[in-house]
Amino acid sequence: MATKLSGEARKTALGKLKGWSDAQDRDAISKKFVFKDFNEAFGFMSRVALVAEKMDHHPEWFNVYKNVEVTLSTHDAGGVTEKDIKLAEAMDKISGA
Ligand code: H2B
Repeated sequence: MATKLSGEARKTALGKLKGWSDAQDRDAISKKFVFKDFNEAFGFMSRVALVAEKMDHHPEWFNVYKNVEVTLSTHDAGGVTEKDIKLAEAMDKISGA
């Protein structure tokens, strides 16, 4: 099982990402992606879905029109692990950030 990142390791990992922050109410990281329109947002979600399935690591997300709010945590570990950082990096890349 992946180990939870805490303290400096988590801070450093978060620092490498663009626009991600600690979730308000739980041990997770989150980001709101805003696209041009629904087509762009759903295209992003489709591409991320393929990567997530390959990684066997899945996002929690909420889509309204061009907005995609994402929360990442490793349920097995009860917090944020390297897997979440890897998926966050992939999402940034796919979004063109
Ligand atoms: N995704 C996330 N975000 N956290 C997990 O702990 C997790 C997952 N576990 N996807 C995987 C699937 C697990 O349930 C399967 C059985 O490997």
